[in-house]
Amino acid sequence: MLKKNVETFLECNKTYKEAEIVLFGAPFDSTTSFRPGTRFGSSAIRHESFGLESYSPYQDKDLIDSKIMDSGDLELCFGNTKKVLSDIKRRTEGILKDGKLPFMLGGEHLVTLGAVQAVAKKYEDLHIIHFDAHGDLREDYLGEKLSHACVIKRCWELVGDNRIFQFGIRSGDREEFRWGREHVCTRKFDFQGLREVLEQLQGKPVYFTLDLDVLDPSVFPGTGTPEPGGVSFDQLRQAATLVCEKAKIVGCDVNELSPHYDASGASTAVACKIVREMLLALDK
Ligand SMILES: [Mn+2]
Repeated sequence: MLKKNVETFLECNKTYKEAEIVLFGAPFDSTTSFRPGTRFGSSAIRHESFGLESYSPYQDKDLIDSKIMDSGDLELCFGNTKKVLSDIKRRTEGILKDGKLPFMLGGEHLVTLGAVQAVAKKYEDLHIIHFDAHGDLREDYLGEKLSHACVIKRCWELVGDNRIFQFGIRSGDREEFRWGREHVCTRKFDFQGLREVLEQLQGKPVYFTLDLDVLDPSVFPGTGTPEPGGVSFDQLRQAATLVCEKAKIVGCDVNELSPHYDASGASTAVACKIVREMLLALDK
């Protein structure tokens, strides 16, 4: 029998009722400070996922067996950041209310704020694990508080001190790093200390936000603010899988793929493979 032509991320074609994890795209890049284009990230990941096997030799698991629905991209109103965030929040709230795990594909990193607003409302004791090249701890960016350069600072306002654990950070202004030392836990350059943090967070609800520019630009040039000196693909794969296996994840996102900056398509392939490994590790 012929099937409807509806595109989903690799094998993530279960019904909403069956699904335990719900993927959705947040194709928004209005506040990007340098090179725009992340609005095409989620659809590129979905489309290019067909170049990838659904089976992972790393984990010996297959997305065919998973209970995941890809619900497509949100329709977001460019130019109205507040409305965009409230639409993302509402979608996340709906998924949480139904007892499912929201997994968002960005978009620029600001989209995380909408999801964290919803998750923090449900889980008082929320902690955040954040992989990124950038601290994203600015009070504002050129006077704008709702910017992807400030997203983790906005999240801190929701969860408070010592709840945010950053890894891979290698860029930010002096004030961000100074402020960060007092309010968040920042591990610079790589994933050292991740196992200890995961042990410390055992049983606590965790939101996991992964900015793909944590990768070195030689691996992942397809992003708006590339930052040399990043981690390798395999370092990220192992760290992201570990977080998804060990932490009590209550929401997560992968963001900042800007596919058109890498004409080879390799950056999109990297994003797809990281998403696949995360989904398989989350599907318990
Ligand atoms: Mn970043």
